[in-house]
Amino acid sequence: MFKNVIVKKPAPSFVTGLTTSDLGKPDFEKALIQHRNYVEALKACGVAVTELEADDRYPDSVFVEDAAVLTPEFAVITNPGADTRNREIEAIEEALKPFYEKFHYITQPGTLDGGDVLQAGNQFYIGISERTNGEGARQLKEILESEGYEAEILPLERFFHLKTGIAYLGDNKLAVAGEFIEHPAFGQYEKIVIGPEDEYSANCIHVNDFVIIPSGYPETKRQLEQAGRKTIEVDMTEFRKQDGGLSCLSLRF
Ligand code: CIR
Repeated sequence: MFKNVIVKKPAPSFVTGLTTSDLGKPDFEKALIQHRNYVEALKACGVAVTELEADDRYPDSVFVEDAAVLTPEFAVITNPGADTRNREIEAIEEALKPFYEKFHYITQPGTLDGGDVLQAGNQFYIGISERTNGEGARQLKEILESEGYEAEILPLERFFHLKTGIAYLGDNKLAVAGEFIEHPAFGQYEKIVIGPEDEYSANCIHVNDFVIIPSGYPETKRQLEQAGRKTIEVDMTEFRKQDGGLSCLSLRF
């Protein structure tokens, strides 16, 4: 069960953030509304939401997931791989202090984005991407194993972040897309396979009794409900324009 969530309001500079998409510039007012609805969806899952104030110095700071990896026992402050994002960790560490006594850190030359880390029970998967390098992945694996978790490192082929294409849904079930559908690392799971046209919806979040999914993916919704999951849909168009998915917008613990 998750009890807490941290989110951060989008700043006006959000529209100038990093992106590889060709979906156009986000509409800031619309992003604010979508963010508010995202927070409401989380509250409906029964978590207490800590909402951090926007920080206009960091256009991508709304994507709080990349700054930390959290377990019930400790927090790992990452070392985000994009220069313009690196100092986002300062505010996230401050925000986590009331909740955690034990902190670990990813340090240079290691880089790591939280979006490259998937937890499935006691098992973690760490993707090597444009943002997370081999040394960052190795450091996180060492930290997790020293704390009694298991961790496997896998290089990504095409996805931006590991969780761009995969989500853990509890009870040994995964939502998978693209390169993860047949990936040997995930052979032991029951899989909900997301087709290429619905790939964006593979980044969904399992929060207590619900799975929050992006709106506009009826086939994903149908498959999740068939697998016994209650879904909540949230409009994500403006965050998608900046390469962001549902998981990126919160830290859940
Ligand atoms: C970036 O390029 O860093 C942001 N525009 C998007 C970050 C998305 N985060 C995530 O997938 N965990």
